[in-house]
Amino acid sequence: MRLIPFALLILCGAVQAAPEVVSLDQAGVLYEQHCQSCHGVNRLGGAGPALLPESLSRIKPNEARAVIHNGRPASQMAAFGDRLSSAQIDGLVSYLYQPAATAPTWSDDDIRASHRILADVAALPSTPQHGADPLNLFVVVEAGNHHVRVLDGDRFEELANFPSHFALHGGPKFSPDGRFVYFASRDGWISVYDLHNLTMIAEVRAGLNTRNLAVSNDGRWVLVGNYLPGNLVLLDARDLSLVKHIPAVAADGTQSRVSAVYTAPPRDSFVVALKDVKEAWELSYAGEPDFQPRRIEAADFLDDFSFTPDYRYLLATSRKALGGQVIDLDTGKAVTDIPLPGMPHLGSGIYWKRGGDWVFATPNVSKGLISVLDLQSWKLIKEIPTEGPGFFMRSHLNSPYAWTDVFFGPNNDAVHLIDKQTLKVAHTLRPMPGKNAAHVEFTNDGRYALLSVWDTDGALIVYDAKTLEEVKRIPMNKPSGKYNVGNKIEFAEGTSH
Ligand code: DHE
Repeated sequence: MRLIPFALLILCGAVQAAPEVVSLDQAGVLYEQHCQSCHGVNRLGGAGPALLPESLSRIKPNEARAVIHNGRPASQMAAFGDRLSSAQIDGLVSYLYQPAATAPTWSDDDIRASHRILADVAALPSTPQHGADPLNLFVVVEAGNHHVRVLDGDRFEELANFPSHFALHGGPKFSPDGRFVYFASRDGWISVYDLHNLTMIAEVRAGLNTRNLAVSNDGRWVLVGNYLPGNLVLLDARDLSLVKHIPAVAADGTQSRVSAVYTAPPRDSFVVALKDVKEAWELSYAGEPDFQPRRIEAADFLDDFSFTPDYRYLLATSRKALGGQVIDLDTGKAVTDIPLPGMPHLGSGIYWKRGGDWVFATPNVSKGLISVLDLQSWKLIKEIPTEGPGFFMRSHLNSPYAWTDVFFGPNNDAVHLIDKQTLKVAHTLRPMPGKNAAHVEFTNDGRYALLSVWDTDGALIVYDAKTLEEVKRIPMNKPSGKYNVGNKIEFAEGTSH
């Protein structure tokens, strides 16, 4: 065999050049040149989402690399694969996952400057203008293309389809009359949309990394819980103007992030879980509220929680002890530990009457089981095995089944229907084999169940909730949650709070 001289190999380009390495400083310059105009100075976001490690935690570096290279379909995000080398894209990805040089801040002035009124509510009709039953509308978050669709829940036809802020998360919340719906995006944008007139009313950026929002049961206030900055932001529900921010600081002065905030209608209060300190807060909105938190000592840090049907007790995760804790909101005392193995997803838990007694069931994001608790004795009644860890659970007063997904693992195309009395899996559906099926919501009368297939070529599938026949399939791009206005404003049994 004839050997090719080494110099010739170099001339022919057959020997690869040593890979270029792009330093973080160089990547910072690339960011300013190519990204900053959309993603903002200091990566705080602009037309595009914030690109801070806190807001990128849901996206793996490989996915970020692919988005920079190929762009993001159905969005403003262009492809940079023809302008940037692989090494430059790698450098940018490393840069984006580095904490900002100066800690990001978001002041009251920033909030006020971001506030936009998009329609004059006073000039809009105060009755529904769409001809559908306003209490049986569905608000569907189409996560794959960052849109929201409004569906008529009687005919399953689309009434509106509009772009949302990037990455909405958590359930949208409704005004008590069901006219207004409030959305939160992971990077802090809060929007209010008028379902009577199918139009956006206002938006504001309440934080840099938001957990969720709650709406008071009198419809006056919106409370937003943030990781970054660690605070609560109180907004006027009419137009989202800033009322005040409340730093999430424990009695001993320790700063915390906010895990979640919910409204507790019979208590006329917001209940708040703090992530880094062992406190839950209750903020009354009765009368002329001052929003001073009532501090409740928790047995452990609270991540995720749910309420009992009367909103007296709070069922929360606990990283130690038995996995769960019960807090009595009346006495402000931790009552007991509850045995919840793995990582229960209590925020998705639901309750129903079994025989004459209330039971509570929660999916588990790390184990293939549903834990069912007796709400009188706090005892674990049953662990129902499933085909893998799940995320969401739903039922309806008129349905004999609790529907729960298998969100993780090879069987994530399955949805189990658990018989609410026998606590056994009665049916397993596989609506689109090989594609992740998750998150169900019922029509207001419980006759139909709407299920998502979380795939780019996914769908919203309408089932007859009794016969389990498929009634309609609406193609969608990763529809995530869907929310029935009536069920939500009634805080109906079987739905999320
Ligand atoms: Fe969620 C609700 C927390 C990851 C989709 N999620 C919630 C709520 C909390 C929460 C506290 C209740 C807020 C509310 O509705 O007001 N979620 C968390 C997490 O801590 C976790 C595990 C990690 C994180 O990144 O925050 C997490 N969540 C996800 C996802 O990866 C999901 C599947 C896709 C996504 O959109 O990011 C997801 N979460 C949802 C949805 C709801 C939700 C669709 C509303 C459920 C409902 O029916 O009300």
